[in-house]
Amino acid sequence: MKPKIQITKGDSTKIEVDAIVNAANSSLLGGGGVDGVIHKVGGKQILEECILIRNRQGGCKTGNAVYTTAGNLPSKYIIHTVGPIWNGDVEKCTQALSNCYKNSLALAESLGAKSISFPNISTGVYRFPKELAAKIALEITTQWESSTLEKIIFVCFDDENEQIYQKLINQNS
Ligand code: AR6
Repeated sequence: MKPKIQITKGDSTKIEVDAIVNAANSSLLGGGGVDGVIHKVGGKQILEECILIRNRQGGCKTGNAVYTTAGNLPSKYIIHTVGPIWNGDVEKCTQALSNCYKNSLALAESLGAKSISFPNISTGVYRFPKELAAKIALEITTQWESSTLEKIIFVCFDDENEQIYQKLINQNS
């Protein structure tokens, strides 16, 4: 089945879904932006599980995804993916950001998740151009065939991202 796509404005930690995707960094030790908020609201259990993953595999490479439980958050899982830092290399950055979405979706499915939320990965501190990032996110998710996922929610924190997503969704419908 093709999951239903929803766009919403807000904060990832307030959305009730089975799996919340976090825009992490390769250390998995937390940071600012959505990563900082997820660790702050979710509590120290998330960091403890991230440290176990680090000890096992040495962090998470750009484009890859790992998961922890969700601590105090009302979800089952946090999927931590590492977006590319924008450096102007359109091809490489596009590939890496596509991998974030694909690997997060595949991991959510392997966990049996029915719903997943994505932040606008890489468009904050990592400075990926927002419109290109949104096109990549929507291209991957609208083509995704899933056996478990019924709903994909894009949680836009800033007005600009919300407007870009709404515009692109309306163009495609
Ligand atoms: N809920 C949803 N989206 C949010 C929230 C929130 N609570 N807060 C910010 N955003 P960023 P990146 C949006 O910087 O660019 C961290 O330090 C924000 O408006 O969180 O992938 C990590 O540890 C933007 O649109 O992630 C890494 O070091 C989007 O989330 C680095 O930043 C992504 O912005 C990753 O950078």
